[in-house]
Amino acid sequence: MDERHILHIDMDAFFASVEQSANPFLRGKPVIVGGNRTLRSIVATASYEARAFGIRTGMPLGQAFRLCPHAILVMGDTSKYADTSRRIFTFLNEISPLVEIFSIDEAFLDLTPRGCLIRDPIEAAYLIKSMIRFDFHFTCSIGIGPNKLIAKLASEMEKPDGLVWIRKKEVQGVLEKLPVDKLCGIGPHLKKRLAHIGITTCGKLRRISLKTLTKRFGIMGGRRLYQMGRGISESSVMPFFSEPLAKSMGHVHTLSHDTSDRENIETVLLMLCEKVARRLREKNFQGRVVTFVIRFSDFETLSRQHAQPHLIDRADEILKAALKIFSEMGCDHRAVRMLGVSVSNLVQGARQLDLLEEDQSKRRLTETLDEINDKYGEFTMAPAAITRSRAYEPHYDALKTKGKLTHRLETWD
Ligand code: TTP
Ligand code: MG
Repeated sequence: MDERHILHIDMDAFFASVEQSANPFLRGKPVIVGGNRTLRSIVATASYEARAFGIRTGMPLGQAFRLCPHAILVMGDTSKYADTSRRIFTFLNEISPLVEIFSIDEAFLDLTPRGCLIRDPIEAAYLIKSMIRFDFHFTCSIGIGPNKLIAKLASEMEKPDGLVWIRKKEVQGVLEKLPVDKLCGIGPHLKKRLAHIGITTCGKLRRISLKTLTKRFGIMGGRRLYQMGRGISESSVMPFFSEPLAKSMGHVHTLSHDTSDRENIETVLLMLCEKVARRLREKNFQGRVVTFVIRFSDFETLSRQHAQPHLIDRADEILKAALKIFSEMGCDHRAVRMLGVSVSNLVQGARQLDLLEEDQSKRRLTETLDEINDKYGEFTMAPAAITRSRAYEPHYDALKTKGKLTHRLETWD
């Protein structure tokens, strides 16, 4: 069988490039994208002009400005970056039906399937590069390899504006002296564990037996490391576009009895928002438009939408929008029979975008709650506004999918 050609495409200094593309005044200048202006805040990314001064992602802004006092700070605009990446990924999907979105600015593309516009990897890479340069005025780095592991490694080798092709027969030579943590999937913790047994390069990793590796790192971990040392990866390109992209995600709930009690209504609404938010996050979606539906006891049904200034996937954000629509409807006094909430205009894979510190702490809290609820059942951990409410129990029974309530979370704002 012919060698598989996998491309890994990674935008250069993505957020900064999008800013430079939107504002020609910023082009060719040291640009820092950050969350806010306090010195505690950090650099989300920096243009390559800024990197020349030593500025790096994760650096406190204060330190960055000491290195380059004339750098230009731009506040991150999450929806702008997500829109740009969606447009780029859509274009990639015209070249191959097998495109996997790996992060906000990275994708894998498999040139093996029949429906590919181009089969030659170099030709495909140049087409992608010129489209991005022409339409967006920035550059990307592309790696070509026989699998995802090698393609990703290749894209990082000549940044920015790189194009590196590692052929199957070249893999062993490239890996021989390569530090293990250059491979995607070997983070600082694993690097340390490997260093502990004297493995610092992929060449050294290749010379360790499968038996030794499985003994130290378990059956799965050992086998994975054994393959990584040889530049083998069985992970296939997971086509993001193969399922029709969900247009919206929502839930409705018919109340056990009609009510005009505001607390009761808000409790149900919050639980619906929790469910929608959980589904969004499960599928790695964020959305921009919130729709609120309400049916009154006389069966009259109203529905309104609100576009949000940025992409959302948290229950508190969805609830805020739904409550705003509800109060604008001006029908607080009427008895309600059914409530529904949905989020549409969805984007997948825009998660990395939390630049603001307050967003990051909410994100961490949300992720922790998701993990607990995944493990012990939905609503095991829920906002106190739900669990404290006297309206909670009947609706909880109707809405829960599994598990039991065991904790209350008191600190949800
Ligand atoms: P990266 O691809 O890691 O970085 P980059 O595109 O800025 O630079 P490079 O040329 O080295 O690829 O991340 C993509 C975007 O994601 C980046 O522009 C900013 C954002 N980001 C964060 O917000 N926080 C982070 O910790 C990282 C690593 C990236
Ligand atoms: Mg990048």
